[in-house]
Amino acid sequence: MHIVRSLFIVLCLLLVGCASAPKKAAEAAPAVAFDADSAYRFVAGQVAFGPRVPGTEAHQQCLLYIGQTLERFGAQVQIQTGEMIRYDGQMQHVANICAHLPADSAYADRPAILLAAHYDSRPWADQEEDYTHRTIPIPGANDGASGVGVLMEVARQWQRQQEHKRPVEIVLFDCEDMGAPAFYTGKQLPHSWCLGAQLWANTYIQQRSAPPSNSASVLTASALYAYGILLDMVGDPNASFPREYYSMQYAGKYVDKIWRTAEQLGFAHRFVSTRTYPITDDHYYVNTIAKIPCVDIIHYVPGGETGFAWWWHTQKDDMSNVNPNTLREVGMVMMTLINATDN
Ligand code: 1BN
Ligand code: ZN
Repeated sequence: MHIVRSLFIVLCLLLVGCASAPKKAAEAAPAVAFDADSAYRFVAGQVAFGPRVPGTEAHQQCLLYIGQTLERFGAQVQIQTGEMIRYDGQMQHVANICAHLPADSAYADRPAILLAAHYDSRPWADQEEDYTHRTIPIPGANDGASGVGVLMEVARQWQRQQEHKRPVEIVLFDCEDMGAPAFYTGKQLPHSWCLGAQLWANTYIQQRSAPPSNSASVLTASALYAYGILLDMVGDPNASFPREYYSMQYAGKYVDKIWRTAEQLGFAHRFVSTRTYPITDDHYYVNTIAKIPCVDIIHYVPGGETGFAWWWHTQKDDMSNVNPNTLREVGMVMMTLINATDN
């Protein structure tokens, strides 16, 4: 009889323990959600327009698709436009997509987190082996669309989330990939990559020093940022994200935070501790002009000829080299970071 009673008590204790365990975990940190298939569809949705080369119909249609989708997810969207100088001295029209994700009133005073990617695709496949293919634009499934797809899904999840919402700004840069093509032999101007990021950063510092009377004119310009994260080429099935040189130089503290978060989520195989050489990506101008510490999460391949994946700036940067699982891991890191209460 004693044994039966003891067994009954042990069983009761076990049941109570099991029932209370998930509750404790849920209280400790809000559960984050991210739907990889949805993110994948957002990547495919962009690629379906064809190469998003600035000045083309596909580029304009894709801008509308992204902007309208983000508005549907409750974001306040503005298109920031301007003219920049191209590698060959010609003027280049630029249109950045700026989306403000509204915060809970309790969190509204906190500095925003900037999440960025680029939505244009490179007009030339200048890394193709066959030189006859080098003047054709690339699909840009990884190079551009992957980062945008992850952030569109972040916005969708943000709308579904009930609480713990601090300000988040999503900026989707234009004309990142307009740098001089490898086959160009004319006189080349410096700073020919990342034209949208340069426009955004210049506007940000101008408006911070002299805010416009209509302060709603460019939502992002008045915001104070804790830090920024740029996603570039984040969909490859074998993606590896080492710590990028400029990110370490200007935002090392945040590199540590992001890579630690990834490790805690079990993604240390993806967010590795090796380093890259300096990469002139959009984050460089966010760091140096806007002075917002900004980290580049970018698929880098050490030892290769270019430092990037075999499909980089070729026709093979298509949906066959995008994997929902990689998008999920990056998305989970983003959702966890924007939910964190320690910054
Ligand atoms: C990343 C993807 N970048 C372009 N497409 C940035 C870059 C610019 C990388 C110049 C290497 C050289
Ligand atoms: Zn590129």
